[in-house]
Amino acid sequence: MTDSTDPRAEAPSRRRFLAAASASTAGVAVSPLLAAGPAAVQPSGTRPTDKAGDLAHETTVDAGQQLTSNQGLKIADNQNTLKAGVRGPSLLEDQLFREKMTAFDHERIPERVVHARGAAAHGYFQVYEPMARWTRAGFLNDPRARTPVFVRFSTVAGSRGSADTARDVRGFAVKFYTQEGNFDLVGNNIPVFFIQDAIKFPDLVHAAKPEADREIPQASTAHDTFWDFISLMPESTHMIMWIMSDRAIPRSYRMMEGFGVHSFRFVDARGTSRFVKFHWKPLNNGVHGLAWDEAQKLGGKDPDFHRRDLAEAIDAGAFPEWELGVQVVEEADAERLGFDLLDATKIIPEELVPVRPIGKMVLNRNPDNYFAETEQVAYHVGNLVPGIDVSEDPLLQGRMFSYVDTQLTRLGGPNFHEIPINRAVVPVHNMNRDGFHRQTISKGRINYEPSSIDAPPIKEVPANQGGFASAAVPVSGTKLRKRSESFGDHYSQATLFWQSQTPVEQQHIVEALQFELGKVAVPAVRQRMLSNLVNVDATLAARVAEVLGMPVPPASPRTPARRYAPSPALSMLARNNPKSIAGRKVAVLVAPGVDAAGLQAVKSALMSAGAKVRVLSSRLGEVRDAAGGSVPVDDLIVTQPSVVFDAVLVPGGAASVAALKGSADAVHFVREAFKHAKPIAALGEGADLLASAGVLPPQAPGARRPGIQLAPADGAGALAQAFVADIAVHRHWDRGGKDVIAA
Ligand code: HDE
Repeated sequence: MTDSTDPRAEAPSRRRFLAAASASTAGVAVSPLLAAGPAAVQPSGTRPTDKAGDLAHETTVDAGQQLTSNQGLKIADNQNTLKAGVRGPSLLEDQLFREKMTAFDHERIPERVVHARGAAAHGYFQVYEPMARWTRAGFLNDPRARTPVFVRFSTVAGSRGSADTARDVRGFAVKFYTQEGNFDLVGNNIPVFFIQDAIKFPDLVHAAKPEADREIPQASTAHDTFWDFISLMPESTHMIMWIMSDRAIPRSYRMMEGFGVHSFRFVDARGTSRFVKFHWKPLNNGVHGLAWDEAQKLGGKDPDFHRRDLAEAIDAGAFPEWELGVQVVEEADAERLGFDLLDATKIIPEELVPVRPIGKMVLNRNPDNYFAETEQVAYHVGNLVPGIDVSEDPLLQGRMFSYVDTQLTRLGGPNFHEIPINRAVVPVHNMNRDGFHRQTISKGRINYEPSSIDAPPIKEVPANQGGFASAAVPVSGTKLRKRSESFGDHYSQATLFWQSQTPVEQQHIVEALQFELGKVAVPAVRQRMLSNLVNVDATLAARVAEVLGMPVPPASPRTPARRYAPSPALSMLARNNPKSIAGRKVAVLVAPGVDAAGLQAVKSALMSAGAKVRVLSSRLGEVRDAAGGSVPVDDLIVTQPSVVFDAVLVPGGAASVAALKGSADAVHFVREAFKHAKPIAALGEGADLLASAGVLPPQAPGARRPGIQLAPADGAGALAQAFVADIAVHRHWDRGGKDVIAA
């Protein structure tokens, strides 16, 4: 069966219907089936097969309704407890007070042990063409089907209330509600992992989380216990290179790649299996990072930076899109790769096996309720569909246990698959029964299989009729606890990553290592890390050692070592083809006397390219412009610092610019944007503010500073065009002067 419903078209109309139904019945109880709209009215025991409709079925709008208890009792007084006399003690019998307080007392559930902080969105996935030659998965074979998805992005180490912009791996978990059951691709924004065997995961996470005695530091790996563990685990070296790069401080969830990390298996209709690695590549936003100084400031000034960005972009219709790509390797070819496909600390370089794009994912709807959807969603690498299977990667094998196990505590029992966000869109029938919070009312006395009493009985589904059958992979061996020798090369791909970076990216990696190791108090740990780094690249180690004030240790003999040709696909900048600026945020600094015409011309050009433009001043309301009109102010300069924007525009107007020059906040704003390599544009007198901030290009013939655009008062059209192009590039990292400016 095909679900060709577009949630984008479906969800709002359902919500409107629901609201209308609620309003029109004014207090008359509406059956949830009716309230969810006509499509939700199904024969008993079946549910709508589109996820948006399924969720609408559970969605309620309280506005305008009569206040009731959990039992549906209408409440007359929600202001006062029941008391013995107006000044007397409260009475235990007050069931309304106790119900309300009990609900409140138990609002919290345990946060995820890792990936506690996250944000999510709904959308759909659509395959480009049938993939039958590799997999029999139904949703990868029907180009007309739009499979609903729910995607949760997250940081790993911080707790639920931590800042979005911590240096960390980002989770990239996708739940596909397919017509063959749920398939979860629970990936990260980095294609490798720290460890090779799942038995080390609790140790890794303990070391990365805040230290056990004082619970410090929150959401940061820049501390002794993390680097102590890492320095003793050479297999983590490749991953360390990635998390010290700007991949670990993304500008936006929309601007990240995603990776399934492990090798999985595609299985075709004949049962033949092949290895597959999954990739998500952003289609419209590019892959971009923040500046490290900026990421740290954002941690205080807007800890919700990434979740706000995602929600705002979707609200504005700038729907993020990714292409799903696959690297497929025949099982017989796997041995010839020169590294082990079952080792999650290795990538397959794209130059060796190209990433083949197979479909597109669009995120087009924000969740309605954070707890019900984003907090309660439960992903599991074992949620597979026919045609996709796991490999023997020992990290993945351990994950096959952990993801269900962890929900038993977090979601309070074995029935979490019944929570609306986790529910499949296809019927669920089995003999699993009972347990905490069971929702399904399974009718009849037969709760086992086989049985002769029910006619017809519940039946298995043969593989050739859609039943799941594990890939028939031959397995034999002696029982042992041992790492395969083919997992032994911990440095060659770390070197490949380092050598594939542009000089700017290499510099950022060096600075990140200097920062992180500079915070490590135990000298032996720093020294051991230098010993690891020197095995990656001697100049890298020397540049870090220089700031740590330590000698560079000798490299250890590398056996086995392998030389790779640099891979531009590993660099964020090497393939930085400018993309759309939809959803980018631009600040406009104004004061009374601003040249409104110039401002408006540039603003219109930015907005028609999809950017969000905010006018900032020292007070809210509006400012008088130079021609006697007025310009509405959106935000205060002090509440919306430069770090929450992608670019800055300073319009002309002598009085406006003079006032801005007298404001330390405005001058700081420009200096900070300059330091973070952001595009800056100034019209007419606006250039004077740049001069005050000390960010103008030097007065030398031909001198220019990338990403700075200046134009006379009547040059708004050309300036706007160049400014849009600068924003599409993202950051102008090669800008001279940014490292010597204080901001
Ligand atoms: Fe996870 N991981 N993980 N992980 N992971 C969890 O499951 C685990 C690993 C990833 O948005 C937990 O529901 C083990 C790699 C994401 O809800 C837990 C090992 C990758 C998310 C768990 C790994 C991931 C999780 C915590 C080593 C990238 C967030 C709460 C064997 C491919 C999903 C939960 C969301 C969450 C275990 C390693 C990705 C404890 C044991 C490698 C994106 O089950």
